[in-house]
Amino acid sequence: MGSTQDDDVQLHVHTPLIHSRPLSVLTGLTVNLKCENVQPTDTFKIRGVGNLCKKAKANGCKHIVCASGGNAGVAAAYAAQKLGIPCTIIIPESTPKFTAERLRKELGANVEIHGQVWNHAHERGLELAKQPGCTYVHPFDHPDVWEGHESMMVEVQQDLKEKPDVVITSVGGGGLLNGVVQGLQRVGWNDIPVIAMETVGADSYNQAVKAGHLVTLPTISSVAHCLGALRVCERSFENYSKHTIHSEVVKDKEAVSACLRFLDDHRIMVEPACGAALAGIYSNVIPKLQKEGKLKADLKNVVVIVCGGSSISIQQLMQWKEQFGL
Ligand code: PLV
Repeated sequence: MGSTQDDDVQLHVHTPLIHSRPLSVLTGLTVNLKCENVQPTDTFKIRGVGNLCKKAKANGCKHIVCASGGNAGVAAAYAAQKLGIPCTIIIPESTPKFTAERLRKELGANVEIHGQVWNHAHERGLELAKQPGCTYVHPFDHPDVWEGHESMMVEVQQDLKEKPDVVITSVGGGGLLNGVVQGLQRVGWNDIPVIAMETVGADSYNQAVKAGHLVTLPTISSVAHCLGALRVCERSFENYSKHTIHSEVVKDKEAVSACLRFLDDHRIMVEPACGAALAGIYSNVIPKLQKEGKLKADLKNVVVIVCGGSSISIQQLMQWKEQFGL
């Protein structure tokens, strides 16, 4: 079964890769930003989730179900709307109310709030998706999601022309990381290291690579809710031994500080989930890794994946600013 008509539906856009003057001056490096925040759904998520939804429709899907920290849900609801399929999005209590409103009002989704963290919403989503004609859209653990995210690095290669020395990205459940690694391999940049950033309290990848096996966190205590998968997917763990990945963790304060500084530097507002990746620059992770001999000393070109995020507001940022004494 297939639907040629839906192949023409464009869900994600080719995002700009911009040279950041402020971050380049700050670091003495050439820092390029892959601006996924300008996707129609405010995050990279639409690439992978859109790919999965299109394939699901071609295979006869009649209802999309997605459990999400927020952003994958926005992407699934947007894709469902564009493809003309009803959808149900399950979000945990930690997702802001305005995200639920946006899903309902702007994207016409049915919204259910279930459990405290994403994993609880996920269990509910799997249950709901057992009904005939339903497809469960996993926000990070599915080959179609990784394949969709690959396109990010294909665009970077088209726009950057030269090879970067390192790519910085954040890690939640690991779908983004898998897409970045697959994308690097697809364009022949197999030797480019990736810095995988998380926050303390949502550091399921760092704990897994340190332990040498997958680890399930007891809870999520970070404000970066969208990095809040209790356990990363197996493929991300496997990729650690197949590709050069440096797993790094920053405090919530550093992720929020990065959001605030980025707002001043670029007039772009992002979630702490993205602040974690930006903290790779603002919290001097590159010089630290160079000192440890993990990155080459003459490194020059850096690509930061500005993954974005729509579950953020000025009010929330100001509240965290005060909370963390910034
Ligand atoms: N967010 C997922 C999982 O949440 C979601 O449901 O929206 N940056 C942003 C802005 C994100 O929203 C996410 C994932 C990530 C980074 C991490 O991506 P991942 O999960 O593919 O590693 C619990």
